Amino acid sequence: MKNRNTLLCCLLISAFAFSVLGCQNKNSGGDDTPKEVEIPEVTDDLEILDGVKFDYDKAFFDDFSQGVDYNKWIISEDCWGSNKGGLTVKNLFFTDEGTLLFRATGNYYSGDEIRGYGQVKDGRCTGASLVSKFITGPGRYQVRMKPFPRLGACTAFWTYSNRPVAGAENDNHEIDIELPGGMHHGIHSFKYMMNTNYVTEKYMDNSDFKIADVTGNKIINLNDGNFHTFGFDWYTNPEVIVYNVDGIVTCVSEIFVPYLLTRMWLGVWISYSDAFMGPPNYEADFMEVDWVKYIPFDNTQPYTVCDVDQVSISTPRENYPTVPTSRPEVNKIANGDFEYFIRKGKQNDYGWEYEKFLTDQSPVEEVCYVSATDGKDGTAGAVVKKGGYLHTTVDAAYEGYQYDISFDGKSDGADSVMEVVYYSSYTPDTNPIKSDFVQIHNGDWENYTKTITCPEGCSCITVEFYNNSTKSTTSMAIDNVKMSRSN
Ligand SMILES: [Ca+2]
Ligand SMILES: [Ca+2]
Repeated sequence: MKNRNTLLCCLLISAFAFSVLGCQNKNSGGDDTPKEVEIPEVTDDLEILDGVKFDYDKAFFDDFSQGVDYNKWIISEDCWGSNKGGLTVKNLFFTDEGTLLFRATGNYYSGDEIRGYGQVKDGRCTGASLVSKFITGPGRYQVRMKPFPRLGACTAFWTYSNRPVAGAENDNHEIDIELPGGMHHGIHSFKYMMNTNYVTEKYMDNSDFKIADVTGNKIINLNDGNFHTFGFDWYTNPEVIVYNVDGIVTCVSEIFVPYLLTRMWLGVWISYSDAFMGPPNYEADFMEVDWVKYIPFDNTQPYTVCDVDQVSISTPRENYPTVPTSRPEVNKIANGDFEYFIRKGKQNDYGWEYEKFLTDQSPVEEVCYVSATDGKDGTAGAVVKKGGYLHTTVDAAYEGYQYDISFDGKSDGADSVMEVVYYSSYTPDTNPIKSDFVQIHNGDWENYTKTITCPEGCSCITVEFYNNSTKSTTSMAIDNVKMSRSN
């Protein structure tokens, strides 16, 4: 349990603590001060506790319209969870629409522009993160963002303060908003979210809840492609954290409430374990952040001063992104052009499953494989003959989500098809709820398109290519498979 002596100490030094916070701002010469002028009006209806006021003089707001300010933020160039690829500035972009894009690469990333840290060094399983250069304490924390839309990468907004204790475990203080959630329910889903606060590394209050249940069905899926405002109000007197989304309270915690000074953290990263957020089975995608806001509470809310030095390694200033980019269109299909085969020299492990139907007698390598030259215009592509079964999975695709699918194909048999299969489970199981088909009938290359809408109850889909022909020589080639959100 929390050490009451420490808490008492915290209360006694509260006045001093606030003066230190002020001092740090002043001593920084304006460089790492959180003092920003234009605080937008608090747009949600969340009230603060009676007797508590905002300290607007020390408030911080960043809309990222000019990218990432070196004086305000560390951009992590670091390794967290050493069995994955860490964090890098190469995954951070700012757009001409005044937002930040945090890219995370997954298991199927096959590019060569990123170098990872930790055990995975080829660019797979990397993320991006910002850490505030300024110190924060109790107050209102908010971020307006579109969470990273795929399973396997943790979208997070949090505080973190960790100090060593001689002869004992570290004194770890954290307040976390993390998604997707669901791990405590045996699933991974953007219908769920986690709100967690720690005092020490052992004691935490962890809520892993279905969002619709706590918002009265106002928000169903947090990767719906819309911006959402996530936040928490952190009080120390009384000890309570009020987590919220779009102004709706999602969770209230009154145990293990941190009291150490801290920093604001924000990013997307790949966990050390797939059990946490699911497997990162995608090529790359983006979390998008519009703004962050921190408004300290007044001196009714005490805290304990400590060295908040446990921060991330920063990329050098010259590597901070300086040129805005336009928002890229994300292909939800990993390695849809099959060129990974040229770069990596191997068929498997990059998103496509090359299989055959159990009833077929031919060896799988003869009926379903990637070819260096049989794709469109002599590039790499997939070949699927009678009995072959080529497929890939896109997770976190929920009811009402619309996608444009396109691909280049040619087939010498009329029974060659692309099938989109919809599942209610978070990974494909044996009980699909619906299918859509496109017939591939042209002996010459043709571009095929289909707009699909995920049916009620959908959680993931597979995109599959096979043929039902009785002709043993029937063959099709597939290339440039794309799937992007269109609503
Ligand atoms: Ca913005
Ligand atoms: Ca190709």
